[in-house]
Amino acid sequence: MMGKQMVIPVEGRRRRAAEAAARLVDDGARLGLGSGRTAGLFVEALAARVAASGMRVTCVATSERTERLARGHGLPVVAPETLPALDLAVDGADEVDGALDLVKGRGGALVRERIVARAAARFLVVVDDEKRVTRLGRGPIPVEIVGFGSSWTLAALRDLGAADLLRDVGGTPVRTDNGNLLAGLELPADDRRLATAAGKRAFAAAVAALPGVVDHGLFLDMADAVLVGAEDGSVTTLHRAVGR
Ligand code: A5P
Repeated sequence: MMGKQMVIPVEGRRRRAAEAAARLVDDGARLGLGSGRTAGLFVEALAARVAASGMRVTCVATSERTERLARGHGLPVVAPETLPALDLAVDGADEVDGALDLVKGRGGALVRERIVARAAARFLVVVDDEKRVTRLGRGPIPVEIVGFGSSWTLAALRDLGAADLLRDVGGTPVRTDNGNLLAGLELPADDRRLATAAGKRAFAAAVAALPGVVDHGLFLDMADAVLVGAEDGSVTTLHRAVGR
């Protein structure tokens, strides 16, 4: 009789990818810790490895929430300004396309996430297989905007797609750790602007150029590798074709 195919729930897929990433951390590493559920699972896996092995790491966190989580698990967290650079940053993503370009930031931490990822010699992304898309923009692209003139900035974003402030469950506009607002920029399902490398760059540049925009969630040419947890329990590592 054929055994029933094992199907791992989404959280388990993320956890396996996070555990695989934790195994890639070297003793003495200066690490950037991402934000969100999957990045949180990486923090837990890292803390378990550090506790079991006695290895030492120094961490920088991309959000106040991650900082609390890491400290709660006994990981040392320092201010980014105290380190010249990072060896490795590990973070989740909302969407990953075939070129390993990403949408990030639905958790509201995209500004610090980009700063930390850029400061790291390697940027690893951990996701479950449901995050893989044929074209970025399946969901809203987060855009961090300053509060001053936000209705004008939103109007300018609406020239690029449907845009509105992201709100919490109570309907209050989300404030980032930087005290800014978060907009979501949505593209129609048949939109082709994010279908090519040149299109993605042009679109990202158009969003970034708007007055009032602090940063957006299109992380292009940044991920060195993506660890994908699948429903059969496997973890696949995808490597970016060209070095950054
Ligand atoms: C946080 O600002 C984001 O960039 C997260 O990395 C992204 O939203 C993925 O989060 P989850 O792992 O919670 O899906």
